[in-house]
Order: sequence, then structure tokens, then C-alpha cells
Amino acid sequence: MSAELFSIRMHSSLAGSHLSGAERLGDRRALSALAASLVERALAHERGEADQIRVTVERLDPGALLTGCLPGLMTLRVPDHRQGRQAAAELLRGAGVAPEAISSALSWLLEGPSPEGGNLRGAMLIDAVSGERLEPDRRRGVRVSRMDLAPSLAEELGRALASFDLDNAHVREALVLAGKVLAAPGVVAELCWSDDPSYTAGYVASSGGGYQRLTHLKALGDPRGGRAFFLRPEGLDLPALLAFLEKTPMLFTGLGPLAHPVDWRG
Ligand code: WAQ
Ligand code: MG
Repeated sequence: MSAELFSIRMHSSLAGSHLSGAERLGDRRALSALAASLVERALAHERGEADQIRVTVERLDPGALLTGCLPGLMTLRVPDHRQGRQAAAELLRGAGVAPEAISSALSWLLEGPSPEGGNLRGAMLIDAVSGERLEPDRRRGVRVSRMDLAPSLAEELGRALASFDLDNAHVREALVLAGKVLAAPGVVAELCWSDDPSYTAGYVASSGGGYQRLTHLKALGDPRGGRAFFLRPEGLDLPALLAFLEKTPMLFTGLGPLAHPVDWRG
């Protein structure tokens, strides 16, 4: 990427509710193609065609750019979403998240974390000890932004994922997002599953375990999904964490190890 750096973000909604979003980084030459692809994507979402699409382009200071490696990826096969959620709870416990915080996150995700019981545009922030919700805006959540794969890594990642039949936008984007979240100050772990009704896989990410996919975390057809970032309460600097997640540009230039899928045995 050249000395010029831009953030490009898309947010779409349908009948006033969040439909889809995406965040990319690019240089000047890449911008119009990126904008077109994000608009197309908002119009082709499986939950419906957007009736409002916002695309925001901002010039960034290339001097502020961080680089890093993607987390390692592992797939754990589970027979259904009940066992998937149990497995997720065990992985989170192993990463140091307290049982209260795990059950709090799971129940918010099951009910729908917004005050109306729907999906958030962003993630919940959850105290990893008490399970209390800490995000300043509970209707929106915290949207992680300004991260992407370095152009040179995009192809390499595509090839590596394709050898496991995993080269889809869900995996690529979630891996990048989880990589930035794990680099954030005060984050212990993340739990995520998609809000797309046809996509039942999700993951637990932590610095010790990397990106651990579970093949089912929700039932097929369920339109609810979301993310929880578990935060270490000691020494937590919430403004610094929010600034990092929302504003600091981060580009991934290296792959982590990819493991062959295995069956989960609790
Ligand atoms: N920042 C914070 N939260 C976000 C962001 C973001 N940039 N993007 C999405 N979310 C939240 C929001 O609440 C969505 O409703 C929810 O996450 C799900 O988003 O390895 O596709 O884009 O097979 O539907 C994970 C498994 C797929 C991939 C996740 O999420 C795999 C996925 P979606
Ligand atoms: Mg989605």
C-alpha cells in the first residue's frame, strides 16, 4: 500500500434496522472499486435489500498505521449449536473468562443484545469477571473499524483458506476483525456468531487459543447474531480501548498457522 491511506466503511439498513456493514483500508487508486463493491454487497444481503446505504471515506495518517499477523485458525466440529455453545463456554473459561461473564454474554446473544431484543451494529463489551455490560451505547455497540488485509496477504490467505474449503467472506473478515480485537489493550477474549440466517458457524478468539471456529453456534435460519468482547477489569482504560478499536488503523501482513479440522471432545 502506498503512502496514502484511506478508511472506507459501509453501513446499510432496512426499515430502520441494521442490515450489514463492512470496513476496509485502501490507497487512493483502490477507493472507487472498494466503494462499488461495498454498495453491491449491501444490495445483495441475504436478509434483504438495503433501503439506506452509507459509505464513508476518510483519509488517515499513514504514520499511525499498525501492522500485525493474523491469529492462528482452528476448526472444531460440533454436531449442533447446543454442543457448540458448551464448547464455546469451555474455551472462554480456558481463556480466563469467569462463568458469570460467559453466561451473561450467552444470554444477551440469545435474547438479542439491543434494548429491543434485536441485533447490534457493533459488539457488546463485557466485564470478564462480573459479566456487566460496559459499552457506552447499548443500542449500537462498539464497531471495530479501520482494519484490513495487506493486499499481498489477501491472495495468500485466500489460497490457504481454500485448501480447507473456508475461503469465504465471513471467515476472511472475521479473522481480520478478531486479529484487531486481540491486539486491543484489555481484551481477554471474543465470542461471535453471524447474524446471517444461513451461517451457523462462529468462533471464540483469545491470545492463547487464537481463532477457534465452532461449526455450529446457532440454529439454521436464526437471524440473531452478535459479538461479545470480554474485558479484563483491572486497569481497564475504556476510552483508550474504544479509540483503538474504532480509530487505530491496522493492516495484517502475515498469516497465523492454519490447523486441520478436528472433532470437539469436551
Ligand atoms: N465491529 C463490531 N461488531 C461487529 C462488526 C464490527 N466491525 N461487524 C459485525 N459486528 C457484530 C454485529 O453485531 C453483527 O450483528 C454481528 O457481529 C455478526 O456480524 O470462521 O459473519 O458480519 O466461519 O454477520 C463468524 C464465523 C462469522 C466465521 C461472523 O458476522 C467462520 C459474521 P456478521
Ligand atoms: Mg452479517
